[in-house]
Amino acid sequence: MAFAAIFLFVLFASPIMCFGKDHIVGGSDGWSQSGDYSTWASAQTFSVGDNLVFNYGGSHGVNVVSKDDYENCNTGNALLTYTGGQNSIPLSSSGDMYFVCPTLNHCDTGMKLAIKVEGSSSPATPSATKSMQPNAASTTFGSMTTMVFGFALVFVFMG
Ligand SMILES: [Cu+2]
Repeated sequence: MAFAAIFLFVLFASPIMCFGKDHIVGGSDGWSQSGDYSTWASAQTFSVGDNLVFNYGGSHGVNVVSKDDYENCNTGNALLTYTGGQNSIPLSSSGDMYFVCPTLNHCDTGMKLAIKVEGSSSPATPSATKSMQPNAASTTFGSMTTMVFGFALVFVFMG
C-alpha cells in the first residue's frame, strides 16, 4: 500500500514540477492600449516552460517580432502572428522575445512587450535550457514521465 501511495504521489506531483507558470500579460487589465508593459514585465521572472497569456479585445492582436521591429514598431515582418482574443504562448527557449500589437499605431501608443526568458527553473535536464527546439518542454515532460514509471515498476517489484 505504501508503494502505491508513493507511486500516485510522484505521478501527480511530476506535472506540477515540470509545467511552468502562466504569466497573464497586463494582469487583469490584459493586453490593451492603456497598459504599461515594461513595468509589468520588470516585475515578472520568465522561465523556459512558462506560458505568456494574452487576453485582449477584437481590435488587437499579437505579433512576435525582432528587436529592431519592436523598437521601430514595424509590424510588417512578424515572426509569428496570434489573433482571436486569447493566446497562450509557450516560452520554449531562453533569450529575449518581443511582442507588438499589429493594429495601426497601437505599438506606438504602448502595445509592445519585451521579455527576457531565463533558463528553466524546474529540475529539468540541463539540455532543456540550452535546446532551441520548440517542443523542449514537452520532451522533458515525456522523459520525466518515463522515469516516474520506471521508478514505479522498481517499487512494485521490490514490494
Ligand atoms: Cu492593439
